[in-house]
Amino acid sequence: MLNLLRTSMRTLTSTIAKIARARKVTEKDIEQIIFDSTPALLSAGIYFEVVDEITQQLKSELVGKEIPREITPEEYIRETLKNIIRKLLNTPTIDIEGLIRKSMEEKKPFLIVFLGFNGVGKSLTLAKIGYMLRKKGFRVLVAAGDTYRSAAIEQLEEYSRMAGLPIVKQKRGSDSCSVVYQAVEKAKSKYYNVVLADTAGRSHLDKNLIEELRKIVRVNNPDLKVLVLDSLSGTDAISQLEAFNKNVGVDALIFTKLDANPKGGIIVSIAALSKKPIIYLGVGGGIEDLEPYNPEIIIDRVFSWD
Ligand SMILES: Nc1nc2c(ncn2[C@@H]2O[C@H](COP(=O)(O)OP(=O)(O)OP(=O)(O)O)[C@@H](O)[C@H]2O)c(=O)[nH]1
Ligand SMILES: [Mg+2]
Repeated sequence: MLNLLRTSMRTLTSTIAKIARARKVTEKDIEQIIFDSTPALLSAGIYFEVVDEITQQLKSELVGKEIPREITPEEYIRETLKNIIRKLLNTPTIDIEGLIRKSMEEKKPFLIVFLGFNGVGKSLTLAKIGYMLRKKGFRVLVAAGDTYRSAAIEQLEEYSRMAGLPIVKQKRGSDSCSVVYQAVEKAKSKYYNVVLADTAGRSHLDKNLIEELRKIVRVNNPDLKVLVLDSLSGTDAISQLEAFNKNVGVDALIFTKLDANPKGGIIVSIAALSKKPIIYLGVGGGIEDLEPYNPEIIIDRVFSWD
């Protein structure tokens, strides 16, 4: 986007030259800059409502400002824009390890349920998190809560094997809620610290599956409901978040497939619109391809996109 913004700014040489002469940004200058940079922000994958929010903030931060001598107007505007986007990306944080330790003191297994649309990366992300927690010394148990899709249980068994994690499963078609319940009971009796529950991929239109999810949540009362979102899914991710949040409530978000996505605008959009904690980023198909969320990673993506 930076390059795009540069390109659009090149067409704005007269505005920039005027700002450079005056060392001050007028309302008229900023209107011109907004007009020219809006397509760049949109093509970086940022949702139009959020682009509007960003450009309005840019306006209120720049109009009337004196530009320091040591910086070019172009750099000054770009840094201001970066800081606005950085603030949007600063979502609340969740200290998962701290929460697990607290649960351990209370002698309760910490239950995390993974939710999301079909194929977004729920099961692999669950295994990545289990692997990471196991490496840190936590005792982790997996619950094969996707009893719906064919081969889902076998796939999760394979992921769990890669992660070195034991799994609780029942046969396909059994009650997902009871698999999670059984896993939590096992965790209590065998002193597991964490239960990671997989669920079947679903859309808000699958009434039965949404009802099943509500039951899982009502009966098992998870400590954390994590919505997994595919960073390649574009603005669909916004409606997925709205639907899951409305139906069962979402405590935290994970974006997957950042390795395949050169932009990052969807993360800016969701961070700005939802203010939900983003906890991890999936960056590949391997068991270790998980990174703690860091807004700077997204800033770099947004500002290096060509
Ligand atoms: N490149 C890449 N691939 C990923 C990432 N996360 C998941 N995948 C791939 O995405 C595909 C779907 O992952 P799953 O974990 O099965 O997704 P799911 O949400 O459990 O899918 P359903 O159970 O069918 O709803 C698999 O091929 C994964 O290897 C990631 O961060 N990067
Ligand atoms: Mg799955």
